[in-house]
Amino acid sequence: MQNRTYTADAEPGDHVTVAGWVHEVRDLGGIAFLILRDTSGKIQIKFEKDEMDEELVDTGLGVARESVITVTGAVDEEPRAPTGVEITPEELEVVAPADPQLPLDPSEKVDAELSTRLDNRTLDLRKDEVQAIFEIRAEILRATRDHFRKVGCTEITTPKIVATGTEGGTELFPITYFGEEAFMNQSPQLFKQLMAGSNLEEVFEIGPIFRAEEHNTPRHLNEATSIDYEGAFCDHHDAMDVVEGVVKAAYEAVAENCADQLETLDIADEFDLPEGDFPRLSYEEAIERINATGELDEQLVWGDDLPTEGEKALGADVGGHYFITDWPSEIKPFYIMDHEDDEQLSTGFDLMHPEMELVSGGQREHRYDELVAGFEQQGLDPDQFEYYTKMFKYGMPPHAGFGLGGERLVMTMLELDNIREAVLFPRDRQRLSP
Ligand code: ATP
Ligand code: AMO
Repeated sequence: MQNRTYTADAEPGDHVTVAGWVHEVRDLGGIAFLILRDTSGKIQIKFEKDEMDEELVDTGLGVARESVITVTGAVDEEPRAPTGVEITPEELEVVAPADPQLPLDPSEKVDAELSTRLDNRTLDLRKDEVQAIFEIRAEILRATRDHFRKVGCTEITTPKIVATGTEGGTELFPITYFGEEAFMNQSPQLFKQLMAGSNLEEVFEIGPIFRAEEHNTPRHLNEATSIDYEGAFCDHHDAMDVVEGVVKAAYEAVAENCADQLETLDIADEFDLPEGDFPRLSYEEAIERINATGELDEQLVWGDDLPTEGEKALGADVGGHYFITDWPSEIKPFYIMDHEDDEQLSTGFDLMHPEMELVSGGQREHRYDELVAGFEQQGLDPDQFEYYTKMFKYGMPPHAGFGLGGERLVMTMLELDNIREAVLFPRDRQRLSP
């Protein structure tokens, strides 16, 4: 809008037109205040009833909360106003009146149910705390993208409608593609590997992944944002270095550029940057340490996947981000390379936050014969993946990479209780719209 001033920019002495939503109206008798809210903050509009045009006062004080209005007037210093300034209106226009019956009131202090909030995200994102989460999420994605570009990666986008799954057969969403069976992609895994074998060499993608997860948990979505990396002439150690750099860059950017949002979320004081190198524990050490905590009813044995309780016990023990490396080959996917001297042991790694897994990655099997044998070992038909495997016949360099869960990064960084808080329109078992 031309000539519009954001409320945060209105300075005493200015004559401005501001536009936004009616946050609240307080009528004290002879004087009344309307708090107008826009993306930058809030400003007080003062109505001195005896001294102002009656129609203007009636319009301003009669307007329902959350209506959109524009106000033109002079800005004055006023220490008693919430932001220290106020506007005395000369013109006021109701641009879009709101129904007085709001399903969710952004000015209410008491939190509504999450499902009500998700059903009314527009209203929900008129709350400072919720706005702050999504501004930080955007900053995390910006910093991630900038970091990848700084280290020389090329951004790619790969198909989300695919012919085959990669992350285990049961978690696929089937769709019909012109009469043929197709799926929503669970991971850009195979495509990013194909690009690591191209002249691009080092690639990244930030995009949606689709998982038909059966369980409804506070840390699983059916549509999530994956931050993927794949690099040629890299091994799993290099990939761990890259992910460590990305996570640290995201924290640093938020600390530097989102101080107000952290304040709004009331976590500014305890917002610590991850320091030093993330410890790299082998899977064997990890299960030993979990067993030693005594938190689990049953001791873990080699080959077990780590239960959530075990991850939490180890997280509390370590106290910060850490890697778990050298997983048993049998619980890692076919594309992960095994150690040369021990084929029971894979190069797969996970990056953990004390609360949960953030990343999976590893060095990839780039040798054609071993790759095809790996498919067969995991009960997959290599013929179905021919579009992928055949490129391994034409000069596929050693390569490694990872997938980082975008919402999990946001959730753990901001101490959110539920991953749904970190995505605008979450997809879960119960939720297909909005
Ligand atoms: P003033 O002395 O500034 O002219 P007032 O006494 O005429 O104010 P009241 O109707 O008595 O106005 O004010 C009601 C309440 O609103 C008082 O508690 C007063 O401190 C507060 N108030 C008055 N003006 C402002 C303002 N511009 N911003 C915030 N609070 C105000
Ligand atoms: P993985 O399946 O472990 O690995 O996924 C990588 C990361 O993505 C996030 N994630 C999820 N977040 C929310 N809801 C979900 N349902 C969900 N599923 C996964 C997690 C997880 O650590 N192709 C490999 C990556 C690789 O090796 O490059 C893969 O997809 O944070």
